[in-house]
Amino acid sequence: TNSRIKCAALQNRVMSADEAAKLIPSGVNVGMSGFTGAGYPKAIPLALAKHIKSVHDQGKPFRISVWTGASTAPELDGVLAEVDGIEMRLPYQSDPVCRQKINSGQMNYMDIHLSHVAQFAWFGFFGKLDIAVIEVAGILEDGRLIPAASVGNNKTWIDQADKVIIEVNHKLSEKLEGMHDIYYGTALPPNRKPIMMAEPDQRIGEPYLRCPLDKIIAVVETNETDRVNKFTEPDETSKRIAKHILAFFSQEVAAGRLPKNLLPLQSGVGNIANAVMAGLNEGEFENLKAFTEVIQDGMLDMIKSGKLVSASATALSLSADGLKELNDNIDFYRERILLRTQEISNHPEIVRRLGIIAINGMIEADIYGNVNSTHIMGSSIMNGIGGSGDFARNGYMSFFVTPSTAKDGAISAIVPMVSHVDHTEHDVQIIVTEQGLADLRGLSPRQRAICIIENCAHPDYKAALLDYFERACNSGRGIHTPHVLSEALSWHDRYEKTGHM
Ligand code: 0RQ
Repeated sequence: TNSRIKCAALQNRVMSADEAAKLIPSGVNVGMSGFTGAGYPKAIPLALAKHIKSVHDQGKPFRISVWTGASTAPELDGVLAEVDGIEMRLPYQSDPVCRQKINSGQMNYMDIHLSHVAQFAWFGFFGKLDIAVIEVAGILEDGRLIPAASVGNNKTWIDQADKVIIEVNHKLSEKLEGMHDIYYGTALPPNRKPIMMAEPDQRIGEPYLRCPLDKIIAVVETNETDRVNKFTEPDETSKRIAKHILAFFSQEVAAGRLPKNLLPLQSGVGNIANAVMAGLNEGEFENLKAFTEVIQDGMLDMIKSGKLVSASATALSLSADGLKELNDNIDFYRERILLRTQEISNHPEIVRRLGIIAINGMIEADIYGNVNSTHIMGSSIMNGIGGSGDFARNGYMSFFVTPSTAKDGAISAIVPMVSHVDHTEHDVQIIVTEQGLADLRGLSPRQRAICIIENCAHPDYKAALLDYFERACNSGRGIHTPHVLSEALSWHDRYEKTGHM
């Protein structure tokens, strides 16, 4: 018997990754586990990519569609993209090879709000899900699954797929058992009921994934670590952004608009998000809670120090040091970390009810506060919208943060008009750069423009933005949201022609 595969009925379905990969035919929709580099299958996608390449080498077509929780790793997205094995990818990726294939038109990509994915699959909006490939930490006697370091859409993939392939990863701590909260109460309209969660750390589900045994066609054993994330020590720019946000929190507490321990925090991915958590860890606020998608090192540090009482998320996304800290003290962290399905971690109903403070990164904002989170120069995808929209629209307060310039100052992150819109001005309340913080609550578009330019634009671009705004105001056209149409995207155009905005 195998310590991780306790279910006797599954023992004879254990096979190699190569054998399991051959059970995935061309043309199918495959739901894979994985969220921000955690909990993705590690052996089957590699074996499948090898298989696809050999079929291609014989001059025959072979492609599958890949649905996940969010981003995975080079061993999944990278290898399958490399062999042109992906027809359609959804809902979020951050892989360099994937990105290149998408931007050169060789791969379709559907970028959707992460809270929408499970329900759209249930509605049948994406077509039929054929196969699920799910990483787990173990299988119980009765076949229930101990989830890995992310939950993502695994519940939905298992429920919706005709066939399920399981990867059991021996590298994962067996003590992950009990950290997860899988909610089986979602129904489809018109039969939906309220989700009875009133606290961010409230358990509403069960610690295991259910899976009918007859669906499981293969079990593959692995022994690999998750993608290792690298976080840089917060630089001067991130520290200044964090400082502005902390000062703003103090002001809001003093004004009675936030309780002393704030409201549950959501924080996006990347270094700036991590720096804001580092700032909070040194700041005055105590007894904080997080209701977020991803737990990065910054939040782990806050749990360790006691500043953060609990964190609810759908995935862990840690550095090598972070992972070691978690595993060494997992009994401590299991009491304080809760991993949910992403339909619940990002649920608009809960985000609104709990009053989440949403802090997300962006690529650029325009002078009216429309935000582009996903596209470089209007047409090339970077990553995807991820959960930023789930939290930004429905949260209590919605922050978007960025350095005021990119590419050594050649690009202004504040532009006359964004080259792509992910978050409209209606969903964006507070913009922060290292220059300062623009509080847009209660302002009209012309007031917002002044506030953003004065507080957030880099000094090198301030005069040009003010000049644009003034000429737009005096253009003789409607001036509710003033624009000079022929110039609105001229900054991007100039960058492409001259290398400088
Ligand atoms: O590119 O590395 O080639 O130089 O964009 O920029 O400054 O490192 O910022 O890592 O915080 O990412 C919006 C992409 C910001 C991220 C985004 C270039 C810049 C660099 C990255 P290089 P930084 P970050 C929860 C929430 C959407 C999903 C989300 C993101 C690269 O935050 O994906 O919020 N958000 N999810 O040089 C041209 C500009 C630019 C620019 C930056 N204005 N023009 N290039 N760059 N600004 C998590 C999930 O949902 C999973």
